[in-house]
Amino acid sequence: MLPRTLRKTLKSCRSRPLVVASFVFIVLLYHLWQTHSITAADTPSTLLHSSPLNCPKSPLVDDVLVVVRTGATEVLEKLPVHFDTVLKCVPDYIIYSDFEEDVAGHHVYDVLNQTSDHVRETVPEFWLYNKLRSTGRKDLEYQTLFGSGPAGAQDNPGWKLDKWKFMPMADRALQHRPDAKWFVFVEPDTYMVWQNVLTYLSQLEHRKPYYLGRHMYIGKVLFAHGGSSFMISNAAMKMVTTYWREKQDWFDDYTAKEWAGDMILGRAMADINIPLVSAAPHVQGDSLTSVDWTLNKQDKPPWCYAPLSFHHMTEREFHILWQFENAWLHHNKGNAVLRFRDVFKNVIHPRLQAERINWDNLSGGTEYSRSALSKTEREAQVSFKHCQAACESKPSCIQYSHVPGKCVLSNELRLGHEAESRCLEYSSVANKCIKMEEKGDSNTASKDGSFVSSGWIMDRVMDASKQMDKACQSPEGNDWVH
Ligand SMILES: *[C@@H]1O[C@H](CO)[C@@H](O)[C@H](O)[C@H]1NC(C)=O
Ligand SMILES: CC(=O)N[C@H]1CO[C@H](CO)[C@@H](O)[C@@H]1O
Repeated sequence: MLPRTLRKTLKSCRSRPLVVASFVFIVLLYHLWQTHSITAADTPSTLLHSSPLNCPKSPLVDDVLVVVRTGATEVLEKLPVHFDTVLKCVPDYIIYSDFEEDVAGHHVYDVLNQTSDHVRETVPEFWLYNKLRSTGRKDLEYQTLFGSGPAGAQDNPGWKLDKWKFMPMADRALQHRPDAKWFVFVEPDTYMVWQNVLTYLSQLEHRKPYYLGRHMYIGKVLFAHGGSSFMISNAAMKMVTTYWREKQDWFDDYTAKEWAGDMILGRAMADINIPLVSAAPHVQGDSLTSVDWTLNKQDKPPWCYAPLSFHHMTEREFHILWQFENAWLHHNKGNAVLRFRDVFKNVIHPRLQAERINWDNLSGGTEYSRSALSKTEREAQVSFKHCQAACESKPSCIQYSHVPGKCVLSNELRLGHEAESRCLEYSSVANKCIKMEEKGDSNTASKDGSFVSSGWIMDRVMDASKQMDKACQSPEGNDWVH
């Protein structure tokens, strides 16, 4: 259905069919481009190359240094997507690692090369560093040595080495760009919403000491969580690196005893009385697929506000969000703040549906199996449809997921991701799956196994979205928490 103004225009142009035809054609093309660029799902690469690059225009753009902190055990896998996406619009960035090399044509610096010999020789986690220095990465057997995924992280020697990078990283970044007004620190799985970062920082005074990020505690030490990204003003960078240089031996001992580098930076900031300013909910500890868009529990749900970052982002999520950001910038000519709700409405909502097969819900709510009390609850596990009905029967339920024998309901609104495994054999005695098949296992195409499937009650999603819109202060939203 064409908008009324358009219909009017068409009527008045009847005498000029050619004009009308080309007008309609342009409108259609634009519409096609729009729907595609914003909601096209999972293979963005062709679109990426065909749509022009739109970068935010901000007077601050040349005054920010972005620092990516990484390590040899993850850099090859996780860094390249940054060059194809977010970093395309960043005029100045630097990559600090524990091993000097080129990755995808970009130089990666060893930020630990000034660590004292004493630390290198006596601290156990430096064995990886020393090995890399002496024989390079070719001798490292990654899968066996480091494991993969977050579960392996605690034992990953690359992860243990990471805490040593924070203070030298700040020091080197300031030497690299002594005049930069702001320093933004990210990790390879941190997606930085560059347009918003620039808008956010331009509201603050870089000559004052600022340390901005997501609050976290270890013991009594308050610090900005590294993976969610954090930002430091020029003034604070000068103070904290001067302090570190004066007390390097003390910091070496302290770092050896503690386990998180972001906490060590937090301690240094606290010692010199630079308070951590909360940048929540702008900086996110979750990814696009794991954010709870309802967040009933928080006093400041992200919905109304502008995202600065998402964490734990996969390569595919990078591409999806990047493509949307690019389209958004184009559509709004670079002058509308992008808010969480815009991301939800354009990127997440189109991916929700009543039934998504092979989709892992991330429903973490009430679980129903055969042993449940009431009849509806007992039957919820029988089939996907029963599970859906169980959700519908509970007014606050918004999403559900089902594997044979189990139905999980949730009041939280999450996208989730494609299921990675499916149950080949479900035991009703044990009440669980006793034979799993991982994605990528061979010859499965014909078998009718059962991946987890998920669904959302779409009109409740719509209602929740409207309710949350109302909670924002104005139609334009209250973009920033101050
Ligand atoms: C460490 O690396 C940087 C940059 O690659 C270099 O400028 C510096 O001289 C190195 N320092 C040492 C002590 O090797
Ligand atoms: C990743 C995740 O949280 N998935 C949840 C989806 O639902 C199952 C139950 O079917 C939960 O066990 C998972 O935790």
